[in-house]
Amino acid sequence: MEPVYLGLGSNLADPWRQLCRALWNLRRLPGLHLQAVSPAYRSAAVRLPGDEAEQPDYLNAVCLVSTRLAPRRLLGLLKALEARQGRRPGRRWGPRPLDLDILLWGGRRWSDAVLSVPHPRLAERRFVLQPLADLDPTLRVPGRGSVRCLLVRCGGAPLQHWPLPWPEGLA
Ligand code: A4P
Ligand code: MG
Repeated sequence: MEPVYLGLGSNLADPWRQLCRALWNLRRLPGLHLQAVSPAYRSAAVRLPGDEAEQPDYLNAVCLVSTRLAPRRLLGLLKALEARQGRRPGRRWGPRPLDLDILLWGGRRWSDAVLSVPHPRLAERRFVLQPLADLDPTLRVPGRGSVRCLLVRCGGAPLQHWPLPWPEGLA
């Protein structure tokens, strides 16, 4: 099975707890096997140009999963998990208790109206590249190069980070 990397992000309603709960929920998703979890990284919210509204900092992490689910089916299950953790429709890049993104699906590249893989903004985001590099320093982003090189290219200061607990017995 191809390695699939998922991105987790939260900047509302106790982000640490949201990430822990999301991992717990992912671990119990039928058809998906959670294999590794990165540390959680803190960063300032990236906002859309022209969006002046203040937002709390984010906590972001990535996890490695294997799955037999089809990509669209997995996306649907991730959206349902976001809603279960209190996410309501809101403005694009607005604050949210949980965002779950499909970052990489092995070496595949595709894009349609619903799903783009690799995630289109992954290569410019330190808060995604750093945890990916933590899980696999040799990882490559199809069409973009190695996460290590992308990380050097995207610059910026190192982010504060904390190890996340393996999701066992969390409610
Ligand atoms: N979609 C397409 N490709 C994907 C994919 N690979 N994974 C579609 C997940 N979804 C994908 O997403 C909108 C639509 O994107 C989905 O319905 C799906 O069909 P959404 O999660 O509903 O809305 P969004 O997150 O506001 O939009 P978008 O464009 O996915 O935003 P991003 O790129 O996820 O950015 N700052 C910090 N520090 N940390 C963050 O995590 N995240 C965002 C959101 C902005 N600023 C941030 C962070
Ligand atoms: Mg998203």
